[in-house]
Amino acid sequence: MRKLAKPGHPKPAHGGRRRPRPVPQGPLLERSSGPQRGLDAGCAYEPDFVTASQRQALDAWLGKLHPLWEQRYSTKRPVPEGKRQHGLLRPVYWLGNWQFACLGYYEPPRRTQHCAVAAEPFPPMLQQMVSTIERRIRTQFPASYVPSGWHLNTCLINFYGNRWDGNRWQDVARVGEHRDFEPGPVASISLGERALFQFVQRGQLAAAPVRTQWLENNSLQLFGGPYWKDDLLHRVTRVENKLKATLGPTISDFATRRINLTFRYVPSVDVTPFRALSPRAQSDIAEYMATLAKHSAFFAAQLAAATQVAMLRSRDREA
Ligand SMILES: O=C(O)CCC(=O)C(=O)O
Repeated sequence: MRKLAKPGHPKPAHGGRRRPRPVPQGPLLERSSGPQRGLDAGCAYEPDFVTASQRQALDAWLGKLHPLWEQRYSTKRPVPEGKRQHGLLRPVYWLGNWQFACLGYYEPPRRTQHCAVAAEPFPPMLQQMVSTIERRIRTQFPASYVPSGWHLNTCLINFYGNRWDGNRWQDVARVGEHRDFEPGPVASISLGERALFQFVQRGQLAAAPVRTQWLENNSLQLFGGPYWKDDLLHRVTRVENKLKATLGPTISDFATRRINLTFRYVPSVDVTPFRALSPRAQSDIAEYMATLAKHSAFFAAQLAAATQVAMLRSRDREA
């Protein structure tokens, strides 16, 4: 072991042996800004991120949404071999672009076309929060974790709770291990009851999680970079049920106790308006679009534009 110079007996700055660097005494100072390095770079948690006034605006807006219960596979074609048709465990609503389960989700580089369908923009109060989050990510994360063009233009809103199965309430508040394939960091806001969120090593799902984090009411979680985003999978194993209260919109046969908003980035070249989808993709999601259009001027206009294109095409064919 190298001996350290004793304090008070410095060696000459030159002409003798080089003076060893001082060893820090006591706790290291917290770094308040600048990129974090090491394992934790790319994973951050902030309780109480959402302010009281932001929460009020969020609750008012969420209360008016009409989430969808999607089927995992298309109901227009046979289910893929070896797969079983089932409804998703929870109702969802997407902003920016809607990744319908039956279209297979956006999964670059394997699947990028005809799966991210243009959806409603973020409401202004949410866009403001997103701009703050983007700034935070750009200052806290290593620049190499943030791809060129990255900005949070997609939001998946997950509703977690109990589902009425015709006889009893079933707790379906969980999501299995998966990756978010969208490029760059993702940000997640939690509202309502606490959720147990875990990062797990791919291929070692039964082993102890790499990290477990309770996601609390009004918290923000950020993660990005090759380790947290690609090497590990993440899951929600359970959501507490302490308050016995519901939040969010009224959803038939469902009692919501947690809402999660996960923000991601899908390059705009990969976001397709409904009218430009392949005929097969259009047919797969036609009923969902019609349901959404009942409550949304945006989706009604998307459907009308597709009808117009179809009419023009058929006129051209007949001419
Ligand atoms: O609800 C959460 O906290 C996580 C949601 C999630 O993993 C996802 O939407 O991909």
